[in-house]
Amino acid sequence: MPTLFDPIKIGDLALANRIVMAPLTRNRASGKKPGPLNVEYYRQRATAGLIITEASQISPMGQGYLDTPGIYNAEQIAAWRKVTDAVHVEGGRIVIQLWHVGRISHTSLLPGGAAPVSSTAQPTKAVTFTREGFVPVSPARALRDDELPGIVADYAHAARCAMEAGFDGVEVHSANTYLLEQFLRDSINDRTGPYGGSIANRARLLLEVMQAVTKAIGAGRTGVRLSPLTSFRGSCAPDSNPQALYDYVIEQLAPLGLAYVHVIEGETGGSRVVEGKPPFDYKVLRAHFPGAWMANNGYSRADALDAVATGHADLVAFGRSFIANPDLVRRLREDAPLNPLRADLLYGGDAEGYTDYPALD
Ligand code: 8OZ
Repeated sequence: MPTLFDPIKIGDLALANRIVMAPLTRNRASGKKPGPLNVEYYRQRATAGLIITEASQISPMGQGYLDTPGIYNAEQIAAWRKVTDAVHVEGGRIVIQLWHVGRISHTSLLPGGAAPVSSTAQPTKAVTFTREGFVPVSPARALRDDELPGIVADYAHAARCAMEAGFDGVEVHSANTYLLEQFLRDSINDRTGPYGGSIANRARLLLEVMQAVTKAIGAGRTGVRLSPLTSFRGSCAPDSNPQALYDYVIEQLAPLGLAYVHVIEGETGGSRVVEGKPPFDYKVLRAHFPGAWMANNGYSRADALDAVATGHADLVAFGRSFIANPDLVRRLREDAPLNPLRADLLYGGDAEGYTDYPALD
């Protein structure tokens, strides 16, 4: 069996090791694009086998939090090019996470003060982060079916922008109760017609997005992130039958030839074992997929070594430990102690708690 430190080829991407930097929202973009501070942050972490960038909106309507970057216009392409160049100079690989927040947004962040859009107009208890701090999300309106081709096209456009910016690929964010999960879950999606009701209908938008993105840039450069069980900080029930839903999604994705599937196990940022939920078997899910499998959520060194050694996953994505340890790969290899996370400095701010975590030596 390979180890966490062995190289791996996933789709078109040749990675130096199986340690992945998870996508991490940090709210430190300026003017909806990365700047020099963000370039330095990613450069510091380039020894990861793969960096997945912070979630980046595919369109102005896809934004839901203050100071997150986009990947849909020429200015953003030029700004991201500085990030991808810096990571490539260090020998790293980097994909960008493509994000539409759906209803997790606020009118103050959207063009012309527009209402957020979703599969539904039902309210949610979720909060978001604006210029005024944490606030309840604004009421959303339900997208019409005839608006969905435009959203699919926005994902494909963003994927092409990512290639122009020098990324090695993209990861479609279909997790954490943002737009694509707002269609997938029967706890949210109350539509009738081709995008509501049956599992096949609720999965339709995600599958159309994956087809459009893989057609635009190639399946070997495309991954997807899923979170079958998360409640997203207690704001949302999971699907009534997540096993059936995600078995179907993976079965349908398998023939596309994606670079990887990335699964957040359990509660995002919380326990990988979620109590009181329908039983869920990740092995059954994985059995439907022939490509690379990436596991995530609070993995320790020992857990990650075990996951790869036993074949539970091909790669492990680390979030919080990669924030606090730019040289996480070396520390895991040498079993060196990890810097503690400064959780109060996660969202917004400057270099403090961002690029000032020390490396060994
Ligand atoms: C934390 C804060 C804001 C956004 C996610 C993109 O949960 C996020 C996110 C995380 O996927």
